[in-house]
Amino acid sequence: MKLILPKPPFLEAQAKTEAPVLLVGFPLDITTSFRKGTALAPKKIREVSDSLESYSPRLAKDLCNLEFADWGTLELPESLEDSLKEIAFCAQKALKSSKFTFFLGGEHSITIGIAQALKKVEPSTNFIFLDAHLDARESYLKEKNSHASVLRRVAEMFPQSEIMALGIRSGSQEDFKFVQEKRIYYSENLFLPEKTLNLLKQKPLYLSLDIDVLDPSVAPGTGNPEPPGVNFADLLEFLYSLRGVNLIGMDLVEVSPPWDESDRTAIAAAKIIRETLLLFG
Ligand SMILES: [Mn+2]
Repeated sequence: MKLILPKPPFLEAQAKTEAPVLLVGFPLDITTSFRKGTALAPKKIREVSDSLESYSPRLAKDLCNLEFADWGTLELPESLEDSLKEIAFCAQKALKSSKFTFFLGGEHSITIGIAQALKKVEPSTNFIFLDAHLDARESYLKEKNSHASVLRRVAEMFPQSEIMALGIRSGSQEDFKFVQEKRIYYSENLFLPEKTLNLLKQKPLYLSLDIDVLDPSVAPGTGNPEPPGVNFADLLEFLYSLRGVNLIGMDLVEVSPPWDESDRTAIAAAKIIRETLLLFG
């Protein structure tokens, strides 16, 4: 496992390898179908994080006071299969040594490697996907571990009743047939009933956030923008509503800097990371 040191690291991250809160970049960009660029996201999001304050007025907390380390970016081999092995290995190490790890993509397929690690570390984990797309195809362009098959692969590893997909407004007929048959909860808005939220508090939770859940006017810098979408304030409110759950890990995927005029998608991503670290770290 080779990690490339972050230059610069994420806002206020400490230069050490052990901390209860970790950030690590997985620059995977292999199955991205429509337009590439996600490999550049970890570096770009770190760079623009400097434009933010470390203090969150909403949470009345400061990143300066959080024991948090940026591990840098994982060096990945050329093949998807080998890359997912590296990601699973690194994710397992991070999850075991921290209370909360933030994984920074890269394309959405990184979640498959992270889920393989979670299966070993915390097999009773629940999953919430925030995504415009269902990503439930058996395979896409002959690739089983495609970004378009992420939810399906996770549903093969974890009980379907423990997976929820929110923000969903796109998918093939096959995608929708799969989640309906498997009775996987999905909805177009980001709302979860109080009862579900209380149930979620009883088990470890993992959150996978595809930036394309946001409206493309808010986050245009992504591979497959899908209008309409969630606005930024509503996404933050949803994250705040999860306060009190045992979030052990989260990823943010599919930011694509070459398509991101004025870096606004990367800045939105950096703010989501700051708020999440302060909320769950
Ligand atoms: Mn998506």
